[in-house]
Formats: sequence, structure tokens, C-alpha cells
Amino acid sequence: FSDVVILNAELKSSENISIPMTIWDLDKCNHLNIKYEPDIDSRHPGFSDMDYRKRRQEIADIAFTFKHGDRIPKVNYTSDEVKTWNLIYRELADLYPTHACKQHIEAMKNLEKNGIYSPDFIPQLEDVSNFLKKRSGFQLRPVAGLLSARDFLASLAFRVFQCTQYIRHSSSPLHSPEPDCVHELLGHVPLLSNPGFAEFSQVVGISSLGASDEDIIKLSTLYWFTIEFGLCRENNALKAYGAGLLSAFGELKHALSGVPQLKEFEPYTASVQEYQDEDYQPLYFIAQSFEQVRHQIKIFSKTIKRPYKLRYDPYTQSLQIVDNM
Ligand code: TIH
Ligand code: FE2
Repeated sequence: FSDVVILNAELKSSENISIPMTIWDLDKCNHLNIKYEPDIDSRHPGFSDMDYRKRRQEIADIAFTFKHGDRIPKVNYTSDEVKTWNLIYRELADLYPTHACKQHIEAMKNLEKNGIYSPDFIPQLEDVSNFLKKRSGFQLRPVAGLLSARDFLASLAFRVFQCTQYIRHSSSPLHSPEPDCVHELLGHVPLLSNPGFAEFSQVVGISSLGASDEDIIKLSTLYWFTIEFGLCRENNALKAYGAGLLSAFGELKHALSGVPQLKEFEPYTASVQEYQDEDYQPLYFIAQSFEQVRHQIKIFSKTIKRPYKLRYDPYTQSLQIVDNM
């Protein structure tokens, strides 16, 4: 018993930011990154579409009032929104057999078989979250837009995925510079239902807790080149497992076209690789397997300085401080 201390006091990172200690603390992890929003960025395809902006506001309000433990309110998607979903779904479904990793294909089949996914309707986050809970212990919570890297990564530590609920503007189905429900549901969710991938995502999340701003940048860069834009080898072929590829049929084709630069995944290199988030990536990293990435990130995270050694307790969905380091 003696090696574990459960603290009630608020824990702070070296930058004096509170560390969420239980899954309920995620109610405080909702700092948005104001970037690519239709209300402020004139490059956004919805910038001059007032109806779209109003719709975004309506859906954002669900996220602003959500508290952990609530049911996620349903959105009544319009027929135009469902049309956008349907178009993207069908384009992607054509590409998956040749472009997606086998774990993603398998998970999509399960989601369809269970009636959660279909090209004909936009799934409700509450239904998807319940499906994930049963498969891998992950759950969704609604978020209004692009979250700060620190808050986003912290939620992964508790197997919570912060998930947008609006859909991209109908004029840009190929690719969106910001997350939307197409990206979350077709890109992230299928793999989050895979237990090995779920564990790897949680490892990234736990590594981020209490890290310095500099290390948060490194971890979010690692996240970018794996969970968002990772490629992997399958037999002798290359496949996509990154959600940013699996949700953007334009970029998915591009990634495996032979045009962009490819490198073997290695966390020390990938964590300092520069990237942009406006357009298709010029460079992707290839992983050997989820198990290997998880292992590599575990080793990498030992180089991250943190004030406390933390251990996740799945029974209470909280963190414990391990005392005898
Ligand atoms: N580009 C992705 C898409 O079109 O679905 C969305 C994003 C991935 C990473 C950041 S935003
Ligand atoms: Fe994403």
C-alpha cells in the first residue's frame, strides 16, 4: 500500500497549470484554440455564409454547457448536412479497401453492422460514445472547436476523446483545415474502438500530464505524425491509420500517391519535425505497428520531465501519484 499517495490537493504542472486528476476535472479542460473558425478566419469556406455560422454557434452551445456524466444532446442534422456526410462517406468507402489499415476497415464494418454508421445519417455522438465504451473503454465528450493541445491530450489520459459535433461546409468536402464530425467519426472513432490503438492513445495522453509547454509541443507533434497523419506498413503495402487521412479523401489519395516524402517513424525525429495544418502534408511517417508506436512513445515519455510520477487508476478513473520514484 505504501507506494501510492492519493492527493486531494490541486496539482500544478511546472508552468503552474492545474493537472486534471479525475475524469470530472475534464469539465475544466475546454480551452479553445481560436484558429480557422468561420466567424474570424476569412479563409474559412463558411466565413461569408451567415446561416452556417449561426448553425455552428448553436452546436457549439451544446459543448459549452456539457458536463461529464451528462448524456450528449442529439443534433437534428439538416438534409444539407446529411448530403455532405453522404457524399464524403461514399467517396471514402471506395478508398478504404486499398488505402486504410486493416484495423480501421474492421472497425468500420463493426460500426455499420451494429447500425451505428451508415452513409444515410450522421451518427449521434451519444450512440457512438456508448459503442466505444463497450469496445475499448473510450468515450466521447462534445467540444466546440479546436482545443488547446494541453487540454486535448489530457483528456486522452482518461480515455476521453473530445469530439466536434458540427459538419464542415458543403463547399469543401475533400479536406477541412479544422476538425469536424466527419473527421472525428470516420477518422478517429473507428481506431479508438481498437483496444491496442486505444491504449497507445492513452499513453500519449498520460505522458502529457504535468509536462512543460515545450514538451506539450513535442507530444502534440508526435500526435500529429501518428494519430492524425500516420502511415503504417501492412505486409508489403503502405496503409493509412491517421485520422486526418481517413477523413479527407483528397489527402488520403495524396498520401499514398508516391508524391509526398516518407520517413520511418522514430519519436525523437518526429517530435521536432515542423508541420503546417492548412493543407495536405508534404511528409508522413511510417510506423511498423500500433504496438511499436506505443512502446516507442512510452520510452520517449521517460525523457519528459514532470513534477510527479502519475499512474492511472481505471477503477476510479483518476490519477494516483506514485511516491517512491
Ligand atoms: N483535414 C482533416 C479532414 O479534412 O478531415 C481534418 C483535420 C485533421 C487534423 C486537423 S484538422
Ligand atoms: Fe483529429
